[in-house]
Amino acid sequence: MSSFEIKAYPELWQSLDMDVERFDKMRLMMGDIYEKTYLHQQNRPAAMAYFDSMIAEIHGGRIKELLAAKEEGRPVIGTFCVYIPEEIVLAVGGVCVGLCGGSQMSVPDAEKILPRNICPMVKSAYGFKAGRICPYFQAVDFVYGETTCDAKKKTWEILDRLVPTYVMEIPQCKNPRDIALWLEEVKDFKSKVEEVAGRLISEEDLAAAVKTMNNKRKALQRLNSLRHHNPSPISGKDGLLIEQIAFYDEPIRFTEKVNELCDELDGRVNSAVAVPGKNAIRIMVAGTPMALPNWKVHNLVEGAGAVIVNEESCIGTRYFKDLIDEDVTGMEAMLAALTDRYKEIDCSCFTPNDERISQVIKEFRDSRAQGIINYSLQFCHTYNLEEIRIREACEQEGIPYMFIESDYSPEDIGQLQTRIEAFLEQLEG
Ligand code: BJ8
Repeated sequence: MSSFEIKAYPELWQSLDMDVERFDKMRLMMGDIYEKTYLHQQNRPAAMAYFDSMIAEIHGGRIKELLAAKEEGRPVIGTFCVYIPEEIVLAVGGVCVGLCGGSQMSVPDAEKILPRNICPMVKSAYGFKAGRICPYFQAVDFVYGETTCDAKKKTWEILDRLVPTYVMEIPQCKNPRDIALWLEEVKDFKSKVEEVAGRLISEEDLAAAVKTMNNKRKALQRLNSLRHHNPSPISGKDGLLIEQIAFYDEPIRFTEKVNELCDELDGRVNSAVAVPGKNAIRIMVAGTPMALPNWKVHNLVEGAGAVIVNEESCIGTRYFKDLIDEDVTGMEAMLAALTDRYKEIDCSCFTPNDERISQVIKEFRDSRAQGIINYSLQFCHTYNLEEIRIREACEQEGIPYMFIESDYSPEDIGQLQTRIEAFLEQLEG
């Protein structure tokens, strides 16, 4: 009998027109997986209790907060990519929720209509809506997708049949004319958000939202720096969990809780408390985002006694490494400064993307890792192809390197475990 439980809210789910019976089974399965993955870890920081509670309330407590916001006329907007500027949603008093799918459970719903040979993240996200098995998807006023990859941009056309879906054009290059287009797209997003909220965003609103998001990103930067201590005071699984929760928690509360955790970790660093152990091999993960509840690689690596100390990923450093200039005034200049920050995100959908190659090497050095695991979801062409350049850069720098291409199914776990253990043995040397 599981002692951890993700709380059930059947009446709430019914009111959101969900497939309650099926969703309840998924809730029990996810609770079970969470307990096995997270609650059996040794030496966990006490401040992780808050993040455990966020998982326990993931399908109820936080949903009630979203619905309360809607009742007050504040829009709730779902997104799938870190290129959609959350500051604009916050500036209007709204709530921004990252909807990326990280579960195998919703993939069969998507495969009833979408091709099988596309990225599992896109299928999982679409399947959550098609199967009515995600309360966040059911609660949002609309979703805002983007044109980062082909699988996503064509899926938005189909998703629009189920929930109003708007699309931000993200250019594929970063020349001045591309940035000019991007700024116009950001302005369109602002207009859409203002239209739904029924009010305009003032400079003061936007400045406050920028500050809130900068503070959140600074807290995540602080946590990441603490993970770079040797030995690391927190597991990579917990680090990843916090980065995943960042996409649906209330930002001010989340920032406070991350900073509380960091205070505790400061103490652990001073007394050299190590998770999982003082001599654990240190691994950095790079690549495609690992959306909740994708803990597959972290579970295998840390199950083999190593520790993950950095995620070069959108659910990781790409989300928080850059801040927006807070000293800019005037709406036009503020939106340009915001666009400027977002263009620093080095997603593999851009060409050329030399910045990412250097960033991966930089993060490897900063995190004092001993090896890199480059991770790509199946059928993600841009990350799969960029693997070539990351591998070459690692060879050039003498960095031990391993590439994993995987999906959300458990079928390759045995094979991955063998490969990961062999890689760690090589590092132990
Ligand atoms: S900025 S990484 S969050 S697009 S893994 S769906 S790219 S086929 S998630 Fe991403 Fe924005 Fe880029 Fe980050 Fe397509 Fe690849 Fe799937 Fe992907």
